[in-house]
Amino acid sequence: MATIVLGVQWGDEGKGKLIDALLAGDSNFRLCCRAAGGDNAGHTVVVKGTTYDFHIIPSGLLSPNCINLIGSGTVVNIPSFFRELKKLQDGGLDTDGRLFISDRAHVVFDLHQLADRLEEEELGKGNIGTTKRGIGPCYSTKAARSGARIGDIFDKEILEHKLRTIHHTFEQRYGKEQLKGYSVNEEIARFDTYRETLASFVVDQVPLIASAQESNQPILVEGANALLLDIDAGTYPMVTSSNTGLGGCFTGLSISPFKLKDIVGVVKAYTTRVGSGPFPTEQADNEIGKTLQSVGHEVGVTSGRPRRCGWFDLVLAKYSTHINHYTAFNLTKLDVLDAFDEIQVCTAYKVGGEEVPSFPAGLKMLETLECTYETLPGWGGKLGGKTAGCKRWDDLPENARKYVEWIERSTGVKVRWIGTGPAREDLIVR
Ligand code: 2SA
Ligand code: GDP
Ligand code: MG
Repeated sequence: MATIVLGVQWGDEGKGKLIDALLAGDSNFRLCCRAAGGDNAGHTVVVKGTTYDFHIIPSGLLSPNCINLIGSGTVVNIPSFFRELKKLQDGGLDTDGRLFISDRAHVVFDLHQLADRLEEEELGKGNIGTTKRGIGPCYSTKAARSGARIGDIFDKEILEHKLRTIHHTFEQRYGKEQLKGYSVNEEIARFDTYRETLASFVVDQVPLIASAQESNQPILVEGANALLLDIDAGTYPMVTSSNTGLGGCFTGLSISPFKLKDIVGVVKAYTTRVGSGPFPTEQADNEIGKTLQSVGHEVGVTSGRPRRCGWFDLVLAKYSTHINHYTAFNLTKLDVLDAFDEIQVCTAYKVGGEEVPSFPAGLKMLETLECTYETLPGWGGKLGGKTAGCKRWDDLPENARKYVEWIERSTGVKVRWIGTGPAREDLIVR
């Protein structure tokens, strides 16, 4: 049976921490998989005072009994994969025989990363604010059927032919001058240094997942990014280039939709977004936004950019729930709200005084609509209540419990886990 962990908002809700906590709490999980995305993701896990950052590698690597799979729906830059692996190994992690990459995942060439930078420059002020990891250009070549898959790396001729074809297309698209500093020969030569070491990581994921499912082993799926960054359901075009929602778990892995135990939505007690794009409840350039950003240490794990911050958005959370069908929530970063004596939540969107029935598709409407806020009583600030570090439901201040119950009531999703700090043990399980 599979447990899927997905981001409810715009990412960085704390998915990595929940993956780690689930694995630490149930030693039966033997397989942790990434279904989509690339090393644009940044999942931070804090264990016994040590901070581990994961990008393309699943956070399940922290659990010694767990096999980790980078699935077919992902895109992988090989030099970046090895850099990340080395950093984790240097941090004392034993990774031997526990990490695999699907031979059907796509290769992010350094050329894709260059194209990502060029596209962002071209867009100028209207840029997407990508992580510049080549994610968009790589998924574009995949959709155009000219991409290289991990399995292709082992046939030098095919790999070279594919890279040369992509290079030729990119020269036409961006102009030769723009690609001047890039050399296909040098990129191909770099693969020669990785090929042999890489071989031991590459698998056909289908029998691996099939045998786990046939023997009813629990599988954990680690979602990357989040629903509002999904190429179909998100705030298109200000999104990433993969299906980061529930659908992407089925196309990116071969798990059975009939063997699902849980779909856990990880949802922050407020909202953040990194990169450009609409953000209705954003508290830009004011004390509320600044407090959320500094108290929550809201800084991108991959790019180091400050995350934009705002209040909890119920319209968004309901929309996300309608698409991903969460069976439970992990509400995270409740402790950050210890900084406030009252809390605002957005309960509706209005355009020209009329309520909008759901989360709108159009960017223009999202940028201009007005949020209706409700004020809920807080527990922190000058009231002095604290949730930080709480380990039990009964230890939470009464208004904090009421806030959690309000989210449950308003979304119809049970909050099964509550994050009260970054460390593994700062977690209430209900
Ligand atoms: P991309 O690079 O093509 O996927 O960027 C497209 C949009 O997706 C956003 N995006 C992210 N949003 C939140 N967290 C992400 N991971 C890092 C983190 C982000 C970072 O965990 O902090 O370090 O900046 C992530 N990855 C992609 C991105 O900001 C664009 O809006
Ligand atoms: P992910 O991309 O969803 O895995 O989230 P990130 O790791 O990018 O960002 C979440 C950040 O919040 C990380 O630095 C976590 O260590 C931290 N974090 C996770 N849960 C909590 C929590 O409940 N409280 C606090 N204060 N920090 C948390
Ligand atoms: Mg993140």
